[in-house]
Amino acid sequence: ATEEPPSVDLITLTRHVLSEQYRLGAAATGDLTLLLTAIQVTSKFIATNVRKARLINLVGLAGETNVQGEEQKKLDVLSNDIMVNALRASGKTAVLVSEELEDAIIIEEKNKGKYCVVFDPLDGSSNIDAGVNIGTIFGIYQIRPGSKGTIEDVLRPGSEMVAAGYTMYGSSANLVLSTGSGVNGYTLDASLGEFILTHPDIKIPPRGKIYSFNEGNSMYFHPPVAAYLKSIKYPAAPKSPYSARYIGSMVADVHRTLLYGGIFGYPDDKKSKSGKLRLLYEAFPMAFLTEQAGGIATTGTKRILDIVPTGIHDRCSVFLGSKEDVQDLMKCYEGNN
Ligand code: AHM
Ligand code: MG
Repeated sequence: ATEEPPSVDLITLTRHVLSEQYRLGAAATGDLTLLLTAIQVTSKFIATNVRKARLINLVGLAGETNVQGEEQKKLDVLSNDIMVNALRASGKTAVLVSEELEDAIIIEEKNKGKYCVVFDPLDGSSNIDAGVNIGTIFGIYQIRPGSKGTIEDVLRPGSEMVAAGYTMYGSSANLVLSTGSGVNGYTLDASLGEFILTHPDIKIPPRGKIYSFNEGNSMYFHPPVAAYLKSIKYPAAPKSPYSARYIGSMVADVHRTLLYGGIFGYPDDKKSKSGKLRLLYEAFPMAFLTEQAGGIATTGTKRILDIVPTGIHDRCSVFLGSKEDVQDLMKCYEGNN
């Protein structure tokens, strides 16, 4: 078979975002593009180190050295540190919130810019040892007019974010991004060191066939969740039951949901009164992407993007995915109110 010639018109993430910004008009300064360039570099760094850590783990398993636990912890810290340093040095940020840091970082005057970035540097890290996909999640706000950058600039509803995305570290690194006009997916071409547009204009199918919950928590679930799960597992004929898929790594579970459709859920329950997932840097960015892809993201009773955070590490109940599937779930909540 003859090999296809390589494309000579590569759409890189930077090229794509820049063209989008120009299309939006004169207001664009290129600052967001520069900020996203910094985020891309951190994703490339983390991707490389996740791969290396996996190799070290394999060596450990073969009995050479046993550094698994330690290496894993290091990777969380490493990912956090590279992001903080790169975002600060970009000169485009004013406030940083990381899952790894108790307090927000207020950027000093000489490096200050107009954006605030909230992020989970390495989500799903309990999966590292098994080689399962993990990821970085981020959301971006612009500081409020007149603000010098305070915590109030990030204690705002997710609907006010100007961009959100995640990078999934799997067999390849995939960066999925929305700057508020649809969702696009880019794949890291390791030889070029560039994220190339591979999934333009991602739209969630209106209905899927997959549900993604940690059903091990069933004994704690509230009645609407239990009722919903029952309805998709024991549907009335001629409907067929849904398939279960749960990776336990939010980035991977949401990525599949965006591409294949269905519903992902991590509800609050009798044990975890506010749920498990973090509002600012897990729920908001994923809700932003879901809505931009044509889906719904709800707590069961309320649009996630409308929540006003009271603290940077708040948690919330999360259901997101295909419009019709999430609507079915919301009906179960209406029936129980
Ligand atoms: P983490 O930030 O401590 O890694 O926890 C978040 C992760 C998500 O990626 C995933 O959706 C969820 O926790 C899985 O939780 P569980 O193991 O309870 O199913
Ligand atoms: Mg997390």
